[in-house]
Amino acid sequence: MREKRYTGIVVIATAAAALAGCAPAEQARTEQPTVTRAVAVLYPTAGSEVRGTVTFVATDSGILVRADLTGLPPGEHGIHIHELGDCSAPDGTSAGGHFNPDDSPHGAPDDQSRHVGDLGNLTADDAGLARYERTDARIALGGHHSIVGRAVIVHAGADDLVSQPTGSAGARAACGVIGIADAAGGA
Ligand SMILES: [Cu+2]
Ligand SMILES: [Zn+2]
Repeated sequence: MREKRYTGIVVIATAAAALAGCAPAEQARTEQPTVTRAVAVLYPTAGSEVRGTVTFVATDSGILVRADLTGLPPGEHGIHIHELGDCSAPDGTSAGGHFNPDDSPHGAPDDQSRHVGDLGNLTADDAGLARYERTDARIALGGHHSIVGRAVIVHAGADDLVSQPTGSAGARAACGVIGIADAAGGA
């Protein structure tokens, strides 16, 4: 009993020393959180009906991107990560341009040279529903290529995967800010 109490005092003393400014405590404060899952809830821009959810899950081979959208005109629609996590403008332009931390040209998702944010197109069916799934090795949930805190934009038109700097995908139909999601979530 007496021995147990003594151990407790030692633990408290060690914790106090750490709080007093030793290196390990400083390090803990500046370390980035490890994000394994992120989510963007997309809302329609002015005059649009497009809405849905995009999830990002870290896997061994990259980030698994899954999108579920409704309210789209049938056909192809560009989907990109844009630089800024700001969907406040009615036309979505507040989200800035394509996320391009390496100063590369616009391209297709499988091109060697592309914006980090270039995720290509999703295809809507006759009912306006679109599903998209891709494991992408260029985007990340931490570090230089991190998409957390940026925005997903789905466009009114198709990304031609060639035109600079946006793929001529037309107006922004839906916008959502990418945030940290529950690591154990099933969304
Ligand atoms: Cu875009
Ligand atoms: Zn691009």
